Amino acid sequence: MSAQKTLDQTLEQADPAVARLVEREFERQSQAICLIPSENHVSRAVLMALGSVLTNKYSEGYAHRRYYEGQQVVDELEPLAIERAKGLFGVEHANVQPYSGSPANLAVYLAFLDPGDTVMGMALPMGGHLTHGWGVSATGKWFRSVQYGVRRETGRTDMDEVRELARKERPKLIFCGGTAIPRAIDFPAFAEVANEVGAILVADIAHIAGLIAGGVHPSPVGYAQVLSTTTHKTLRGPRGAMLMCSEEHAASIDKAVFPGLQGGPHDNTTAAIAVALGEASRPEFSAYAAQIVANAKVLAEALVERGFDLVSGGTDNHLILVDLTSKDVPGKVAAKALDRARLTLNYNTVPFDTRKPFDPSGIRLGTPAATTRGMKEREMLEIARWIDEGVEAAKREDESEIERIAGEVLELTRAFPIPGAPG
Ligand code: DSN
Repeated sequence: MSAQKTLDQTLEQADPAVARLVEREFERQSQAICLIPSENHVSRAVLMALGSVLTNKYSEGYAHRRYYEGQQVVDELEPLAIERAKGLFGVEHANVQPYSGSPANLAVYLAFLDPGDTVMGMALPMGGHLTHGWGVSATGKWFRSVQYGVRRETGRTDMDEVRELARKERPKLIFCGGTAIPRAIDFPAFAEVANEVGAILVADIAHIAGLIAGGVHPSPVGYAQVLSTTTHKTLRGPRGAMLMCSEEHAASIDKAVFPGLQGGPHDNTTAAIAVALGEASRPEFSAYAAQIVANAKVLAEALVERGFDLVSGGTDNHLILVDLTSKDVPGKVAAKALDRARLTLNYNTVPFDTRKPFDPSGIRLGTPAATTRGMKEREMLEIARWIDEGVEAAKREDESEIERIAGEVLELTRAFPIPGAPG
């Protein structure tokens, strides 16, 4: 076979071992219910853009100011993604080049801080993110970080602590948002604090970007100077990220992403982000976002009825954080048992956790992926029952019960296919 033909074979022909693994992953995702709140099932169109020849291209720089030739297409593609982001979120400027959420946040530090400057964010075990100044992250090592949390009684962000800490420590940058926050973020309240101390407010909307785009969570635009988001969670695009801001900060943000932190953008990802942003601007996406929240509320209520302790007592968004202390089952044991039962979620620390981060007291779950498949309130009630039965089975180490649940979940999934079958 000629070299040309060899290189134009399908994955199945060229590398059956990897093809089989891709097929198996498709089957795994199809035959389980993904409840990880930061995951989703992207459309075939997003997958096709991601798997296109745009992966071959280098395009360091920005449109019409690149360091490589052959940019005729990329110089149309990247502005298209940017314009879609600006339209969808109502911002003056968007940078679609960050490789993912952590590099995006690091670029924000580079844009506004010098090493050793003070940053304030929500502590990781309280629901924040590593890159909001947590100690083991570069952002906690290279900057002086102060961290706020939630109130013990309510499980909600302690805005009094935020205000007091900001007044005392005078951070230059304040992050709001995080990875395990089941309640709406009060952007005006954060903006008031940031304005009082002269800090730049960064809204990390990675988890809730799709809800904001769909109009079911308040927007930080007009309150936060910078919006940072991944593109693959509720927004349902490829793994990637965006930074958005007003014109005032556009040059600093762009310079920080490239050449400050990154080399060439992943143009295939840019194409897929453009596709996802196009999808998210359609009316059906607003209906999807509303259903994510409706599903999460029903699931949360059903879990409470079954005696589960939810951090903050419920949810306003796509995410539910369950404290299993009262059930006497560690989060990791529950998460692993539920995975065997075909319900995929993750173990998670809960605020004021007395257990270790690698063996915490909670589980974190959410509805974006299940809602993409068309699951609604009725299926949420089933899921709550399975979680309840699965956690009890985990406690009793009852593998036959786990198997029974896995069988029922499998049956349900057949009616809710996922997009993107390989081949
Ligand atoms: N890993 C992401 C999440 O699961 O929330 C945050 O970076």
